[in-house]
Order: sequence, then structure tokens, then C-alpha cells
Amino acid sequence: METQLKNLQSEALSAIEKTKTPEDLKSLEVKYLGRKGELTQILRGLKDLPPEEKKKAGQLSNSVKKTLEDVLETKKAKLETAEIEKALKKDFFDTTIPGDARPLGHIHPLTQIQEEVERIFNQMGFGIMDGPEVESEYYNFESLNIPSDHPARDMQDTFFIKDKDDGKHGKMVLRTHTSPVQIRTMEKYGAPLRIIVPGRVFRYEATDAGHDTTFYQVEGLLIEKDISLSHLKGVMAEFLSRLFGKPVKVRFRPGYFPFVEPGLELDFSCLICDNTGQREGEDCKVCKKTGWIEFMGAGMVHENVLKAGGIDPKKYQGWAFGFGLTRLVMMRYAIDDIRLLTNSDLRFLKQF
Ligand code: FA5
Repeated sequence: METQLKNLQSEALSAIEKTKTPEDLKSLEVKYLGRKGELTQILRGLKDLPPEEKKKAGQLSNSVKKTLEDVLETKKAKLETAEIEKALKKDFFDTTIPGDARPLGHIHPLTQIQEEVERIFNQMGFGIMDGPEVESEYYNFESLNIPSDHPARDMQDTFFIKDKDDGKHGKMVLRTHTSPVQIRTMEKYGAPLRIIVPGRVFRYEATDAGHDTTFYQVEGLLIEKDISLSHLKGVMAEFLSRLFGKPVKVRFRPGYFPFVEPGLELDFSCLICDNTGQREGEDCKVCKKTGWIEFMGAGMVHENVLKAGGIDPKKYQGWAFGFGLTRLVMMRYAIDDIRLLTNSDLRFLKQF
């Protein structure tokens, strides 16, 4: 019986050791220690043993029982812990663990300035308009008093869209300026008008630090009764002063654009040298010692343009302007190469 008991113990211990689930463990418990289990079966033979052996076998069977009970208990705890850990791994979500930080971008410097420009003009009563980037020759040139045989066509090198001609308005082009939206808005809303048009424009140009093939302009158009260039001067001085946060002066120089008459160029006072051309005893490099920064083209809207837009030039006058938004951003942040604004280099963009 002693041998039987020892064999039972070692067999049971090895079976318990190998068990992987609490259910299997339970079956082993029943198999070895249950009422009809193997230990009970062996103990049935106890009564037939001589008293001395009976005592010894009785003690041994108690010890085997105790050992198996202890080992079963320990194994049970171990399996339960493993089950809980497994469940935790699958379903548990610890809300107290800090989340993964996702890098947040910010608005591109060009868009930042565009929004600022829109806000200021909006406050002065100007609406914001939009127009197509793929435009007809008619809107981009003809309606703006630039016929196809006119030398002024050479002023803006143009991307033509191959084989596209809408039949009514000539070939299609990538708009070279935002001025076509002048005509589109006059046609749609008539006079009076007070709008700006920020937008992307395209020129077939060799790129360098100051020129790109794709850049942004802001068009302005004001049409009312009894309007003169003095209103333009006032509006632009106010706009630039608000944009730069300090008083800015403007001046006109004669300039030529076929869609305005008279045409002019507008400069504003250099903010670096305070319009003096000198800074800390040296010539100002920003304005090349003139005290003025060249800013935009403008003028009184040409009669032919008003007519093309369906507005009677005898009743209404107006002025228009167009400036390079991209160049304004460069001036504002002292960016010396225009290409930095479009090449998506995060080391550059993160500075704004
Ligand atoms: C025009 O495009 C006229 N439509 C402006 C205008 C509107 C005049 C209304 C009168 C009345 P211009 O070709 O000069 O004009 O361009 C205007 C501005 O666009 C320039 O002053 C400059 O700031 C910017 N610009 C022109 N070419 C480029 C280029 N390749 N890259 C970046 N900016 C440019």
C-alpha cells in the first residue's frame, strides 16, 4: 500500500503540474481526492492490514492527501491569476495613462496674412470674392482691355491649357492675376461694389528668390458714385497701418496697366527706416535708401472695363488695385526667398 500511495502521489503531482486550466485542475481533484477517487479506493484496503502497517499507511495517506490538497490549492491560485491577467490584457483600458501626443500643425503664414487682410478690409465694408483659377482668355485679358494683338499681353507670361476653348470666351488659361474677378463680380452684382479678391495666380516665369510660377495676389475693387483716387489713398493708408500696427504713409507714382486709366503704382513708407532711407547712420537696405517700398499696381477702372462688366461709366466710377500677397508675407517676416513658402519644409514653417 505504501508503494501504491507513493505512486499515486507522484502521478498526481506531475498531472497537476501540467494542468493549464482551472477546469482540468478540478477534474484532477475529483480523480485523486474525490469520494470515489483513487486515494479513497486505496484506503478501502486499509482495514485488511495488520495494525502496525495500518497505522503507518494511515499516516502516509494523510500526508499524501495533505500534500495533494496544498499543491492543488497553490496551482488553483496560480491559474486564476493567469486568467485574470489575460483578461486584463485583452479588455482593460487604463484611462489614467497619458495619451500619445499628436503633433498639431498651424495655419500657413500665407493663410495667416490672408485672413488678416480679409478681416481688415471686411471691417472697412469690403466683401470677399473668389473666382476660377482656370480662366478664359476673355476674362483674363479681353474684358480687361487687353486684346490678343495688344503688346500688354507680354507683361504677363501665360500658361495656356492645351486644346481648351469654350467657344465663347476663347482659350482657357491659368489666370495670371486676380483681375478677371473684377468683371465676373460686376456682371453678377452690378454697381455699387466694394470687394477684395484674394487668390492664387500663375505665370510662366523662371523662378528665382523673388519670382515663382504660382503665387498669391489680392485684388481690390471699389465702384460707387463720385469716387476718386484720394479715397484709394485713404483706404490703403488705413489698411497698411492696421496691418503693421503703426502709422504708414502711401504715395502714388505713374504706372501702366491697360485696365485702369490713369494707372499708378503705390508705395508705402519703409517701416525699417521710418521713411528716412537711413538706419543707424547707414543706408537702409530694405528700401534701398529711398524711404519707400514698392507695393502694388492700381488706378481708376478703365471705361471699357466698366462697360465689359455691364456698368454705365457715366454713372459710376471706381478704382482697382492688385498686390502680391506672397510678397507682402515676405516683407512682413523678412523672408528672402519666395520658394520657401511653397516647398513645405517644416523647419521653415514651424517658425511662424
Ligand atoms: C497685376 O497683376 C495687376 N493685375 C495688378 C493691378 C490690379 C493693377 C488692378 C491695377 C489695377 P503685376 O503684374 O504688377 O500686376 O502683379 C502684381 C503683383 O504681383 C506684383 O506687384 C508682385 O507683388 C506680384 N507678382 C508678380 N509676379 C510675381 C511672381 N512671379 N512671383 C511672385 N509675385 C509676383
